[in-house]
Amino acid sequence: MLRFLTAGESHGRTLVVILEGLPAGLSIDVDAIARDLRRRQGGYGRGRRMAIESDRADIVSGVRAGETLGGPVAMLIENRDWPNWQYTMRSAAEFAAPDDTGGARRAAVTRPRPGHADLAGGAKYERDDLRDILERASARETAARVAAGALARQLLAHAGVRISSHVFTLGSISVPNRERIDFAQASALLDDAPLRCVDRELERAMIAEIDRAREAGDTLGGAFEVIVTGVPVGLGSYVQWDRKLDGRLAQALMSIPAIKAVGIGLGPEVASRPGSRVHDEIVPGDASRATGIARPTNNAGGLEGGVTNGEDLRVSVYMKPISTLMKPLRSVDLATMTEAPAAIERSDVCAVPAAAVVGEAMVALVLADALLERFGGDSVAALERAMASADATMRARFSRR
Ligand code: EPS
Repeated sequence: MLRFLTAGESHGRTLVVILEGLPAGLSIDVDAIARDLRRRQGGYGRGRRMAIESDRADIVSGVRAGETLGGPVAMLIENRDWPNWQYTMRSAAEFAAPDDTGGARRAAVTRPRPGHADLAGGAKYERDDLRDILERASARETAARVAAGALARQLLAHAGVRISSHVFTLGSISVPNRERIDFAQASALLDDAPLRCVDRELERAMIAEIDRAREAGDTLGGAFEVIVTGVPVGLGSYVQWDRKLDGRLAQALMSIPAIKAVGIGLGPEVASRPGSRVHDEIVPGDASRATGIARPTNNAGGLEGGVTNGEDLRVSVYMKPISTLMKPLRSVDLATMTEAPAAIERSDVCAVPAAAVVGEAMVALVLADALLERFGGDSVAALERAMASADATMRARFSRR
């Protein structure tokens, strides 16, 4: 129902995103897009690139007088670093590269970084300059996803759905009892919180760990959780493998660069607990819920059978350390096939808080897709009618007999 494609290289002229499937009549809040883009640029441990960029999405189609038309929405995010890369990244039009083309004259990248797409990508696409690989494999692309995700969020707001995130692990430091952190705590985090961690003391220790990694020429990974509240019952389905919402969320989140694992609810911990300490009991609830049913715990993270059950959706996401190390690991220079240290590119020491914002965007895109699948709607008004009718039907079904 809702799909998107991105284009663009890290140091190219611009990023492009096309989002198709938004219903007509959605009021677009451009400040909210800018806010998400700004949040993604932040976080302690980012490199010098973020001081150059100031991401802004320029909507070039699909929106008229502030409202969607039902057609594809296209947005551009300019790379402000582009003038410094104009020569290196010149396209067909500038192929002759006149002497006055801006930016440094950079040598080819021939020493693949362990963990990056450099080696496998160079072999697959038969490119000698690994810049041809790293430019598109770069996490810069996630800015385009965040712009698309911001629109998905605006649609979800019509269903009362709100999305937040928090970082619970950074390197060797973890916030204990992650399951006790709720939506209110995550959403109370300030936009400029250094690491999006709800525990200020642990956050200071995490910052010190990042400083130590930077001094050692090393990098750090971590983990974050996306928490979604106000999720309607019945998004996703168990009837076919590719309709299960947990599978769709995992795919979307694993596609974020450097993400190596995704958990739903308790996540990997379910493997080591007995069923009585995993499954969430079902008890009579109050009329504030469409089903009139409550769950004292939410270990399932809002999903049972690949279908949302109305509890908060909780997805944990695990990120490996950035693969560009200032104290490089061993590699091979592919130009000479001799051992050499891996290439060093300007990079971040840690980007877990930024990844959390990207995670929110990917969850928003998956949920907006599932919302449209369940309730349809060529227009926002039609979507709202369908949601109201489904809510009334559900309340009638679960009312006391
Ligand atoms: C990235 C390397 C760094 C990061 C970049 C991702 O960029 P640069 O090589 O230009 O310093 O800053 O992330 C972004 C540009 C961004 O917008 O998130 C990489 O190699 O993946």
